[in-house]
Amino acid sequence: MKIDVLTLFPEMFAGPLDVSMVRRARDRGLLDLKIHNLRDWTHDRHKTVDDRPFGGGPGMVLKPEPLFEAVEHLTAGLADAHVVLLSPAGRVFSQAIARELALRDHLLLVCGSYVGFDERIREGLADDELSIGDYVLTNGALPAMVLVDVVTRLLPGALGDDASAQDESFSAGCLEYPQYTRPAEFRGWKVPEVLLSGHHAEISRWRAEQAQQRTRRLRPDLLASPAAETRARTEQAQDDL
Ligand code: 4GY
Repeated sequence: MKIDVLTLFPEMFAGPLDVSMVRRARDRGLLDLKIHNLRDWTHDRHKTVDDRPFGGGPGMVLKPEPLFEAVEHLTAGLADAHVVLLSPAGRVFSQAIARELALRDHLLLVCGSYVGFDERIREGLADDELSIGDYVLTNGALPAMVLVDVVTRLLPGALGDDASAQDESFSAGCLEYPQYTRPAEFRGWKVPEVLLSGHHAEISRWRAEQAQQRTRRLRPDLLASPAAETRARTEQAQDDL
């Protein structure tokens, strides 16, 4: 997959995307990630990317010309780029949206800054607008990094051989069950007996119950999701056997 990022702060991207699984995906050629400075598509001496809002008001607005030029340059000759604006006005990003994005060949992420985008950028350039949550950051670099990170681990071959991105909490619409490792007793806290028992069927049942209880207690909203419905139906079908 190819991901281009357009930002006013390319230097913010050094670090988070140079380590761990994203590093490995890039080294293996699964992810071709390029960070671009929006100012490279300006033509004036001051490399102006923003201007005052028509009609007055505080703050500055991202001008359309550099963004249109940049997006046109980065998508020239490429069949199917999916252009995503990152801003608090977008649909809230989720594991389900990440799974859809991971199927695409080319993403172009456009980070917002200042007060926002000239509306013609939304109308003329964007295929989608995503938010990483209901709060306002200083710019869209961190949201772009979040999106790249989440999508990268869904790329085929990005996870290690034995790990599966599919059977995890948000894919299942439910939180993970409690995990323990050695020692079997730590400062008086014991690992639940059933996990030491070697009874695989009992362990599975205990984990399913724990995951459900925990979800009901901490994230009841997840149980109302379509994924939870699918899971409940699958479990019912298994019980019926
Ligand atoms: N939340 N999700 C977000 C953000 C910075 C003011 C518009 C978010 O995606 N982006 O907070 N971005 C703002 C700053 C202008 C972008």
